[in-house]
Amino acid sequence: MDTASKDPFPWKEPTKPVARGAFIVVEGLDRAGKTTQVQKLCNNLYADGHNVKAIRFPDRTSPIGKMIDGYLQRKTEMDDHAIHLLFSANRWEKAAWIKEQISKGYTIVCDRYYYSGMVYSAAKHNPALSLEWARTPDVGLPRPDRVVFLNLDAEEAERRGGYGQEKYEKREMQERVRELFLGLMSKGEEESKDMMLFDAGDSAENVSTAIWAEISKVVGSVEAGSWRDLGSVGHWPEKR
Ligand code: NYM
Ligand code: MG
Repeated sequence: MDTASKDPFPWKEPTKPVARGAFIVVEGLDRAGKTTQVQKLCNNLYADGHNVKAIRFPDRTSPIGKMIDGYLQRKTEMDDHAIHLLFSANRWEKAAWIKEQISKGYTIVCDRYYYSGMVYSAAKHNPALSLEWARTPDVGLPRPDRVVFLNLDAEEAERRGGYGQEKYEKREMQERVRELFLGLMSKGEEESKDMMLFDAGDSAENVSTAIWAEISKVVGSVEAGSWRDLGSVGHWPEKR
């Protein structure tokens, strides 16, 4: 018997030539509705004739991912920098695969990426772990074509069934995380160009409709070859 989980989106031959797939990231606080929106977006893309794969970070299945899982579940303790670098390594171990899928014509929809990496670590207020420091190990990773930021205040997130037991799932931490996410959007660097804010306080259906209106255009342009080439995360300019 085939016990391996079946690919929910098996390859379908595209009707038009596809220059490449798109790289779409969905970001937000815990309980912002990322899992639901990734699912809906993938379903919409696939129904519209695009090839798609959903992934998430942290990917808890790899050896590095298992170390991260142990930390998040409070089974192990780690230095703030060490766990930060493991989160980054967990993305690097998937980077070549992401590029390969995109070049084959799959659109990748990714639940969390280095934006979470930066802001969750920087939200710890460790004076030796700035936002700039946190970003550095991710420089060079594939750069998303668009980042959907699901904006929700921490109080509303908490009302949605409450936070769980994992590390970081505390109101004060989530409030700092949200401020840092919003800060990235107004900083004027590449994150401000890539990230787009959606009001996650609305119904799941309305949020999904708003996301679709934007992302269907992006994926269409990418596949048609009228978007930029797949980029890589660049350095922030040195502060003077
Ligand atoms: N997280 C996630 C980080 O601290 N750094 C990262 O680089 C990433 C990708 O892991 N509270 C945090 C945010 C979440 C936690 O993620 C687990 P999820 O999506 O709840 O499994
Ligand atoms: Mg979580």
